Amino acid sequence: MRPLVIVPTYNERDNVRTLLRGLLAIPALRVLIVDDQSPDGTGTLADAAAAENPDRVTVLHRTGPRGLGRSYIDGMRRALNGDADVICQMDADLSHIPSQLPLLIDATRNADLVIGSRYVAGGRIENWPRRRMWLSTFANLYVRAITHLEPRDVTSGFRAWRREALGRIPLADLDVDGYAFQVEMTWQARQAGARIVEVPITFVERREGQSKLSGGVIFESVVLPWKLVLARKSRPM
Ligand SMILES: Nc1nc2c(ncn2[C@@H]2O[C@H](COP(=O)(O)OP(=O)(O)OP(=O)(O)O)[C@@H](O)[C@H]2O)c(=O)[nH]1
Ligand SMILES: [Mg+2]
Repeated sequence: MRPLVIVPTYNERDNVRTLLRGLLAIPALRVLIVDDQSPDGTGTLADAAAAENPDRVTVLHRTGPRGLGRSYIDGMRRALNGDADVICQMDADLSHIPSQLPLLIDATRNADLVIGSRYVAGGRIENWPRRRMWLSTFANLYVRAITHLEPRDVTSGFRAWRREALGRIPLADLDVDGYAFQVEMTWQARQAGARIVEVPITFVERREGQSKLSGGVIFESVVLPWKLVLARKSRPM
């Protein structure tokens, strides 16, 4: 396989080196960092890693309005222009454990989209305050109740796609960020007939740097499921 992982970064100076060390230990894996001009110099650290590992690390420096969704879309377009056959997504803050990525990549042998899941048997969360736990559990129940999506962890950002399946997602039409981005990608995958499976992961609360979770991101996730189902109902058959 020719796996590639896309990692969006914004102010992850204290995490990016450890992350890259973990990822480069995975044979044949290539890494695409998508940095949004992090004021803390994350992009410069990533450039240094790319200079040391030119065959394996690439950095995409975005300009213009920043955003997780926008960064993934740019990164995915770039990946689809290359020769990777498995395209993965993960956070830079070490919440997703690099050594678990091969489990996701392997599972694409029998699936189009593999979701690293906190909420299937064997999945775990370490060091989350009760409030975060509650929010995430509620978000998943809420989204699944409205959309009838099957995966237990529709907001997870730790994923692996078969290239062909990702290529069928209308990336140009997406305009969502944060958790809503993950939800809409899952929805679009199902609309495209993708086989979706979950594999259990251990999610670890970030130790360094700051969360970018904002009120706006949460509001967007509250509205999005309705948008998706209503858009489907109003489409002519
Ligand atoms: N390129 C880019 N990356 C972003 C942006 N916002 C967040 N990220 C990255 O997206 C990933 C997830 O962001 P986090 O802030 O960890 O969000 P979260 O995981 O929902 O929140 P915590 O659980 O509190 O960490 C991290 O790798 C961030 O650096 C952005 O605007 N641009
Ligand atoms: Mg995080």
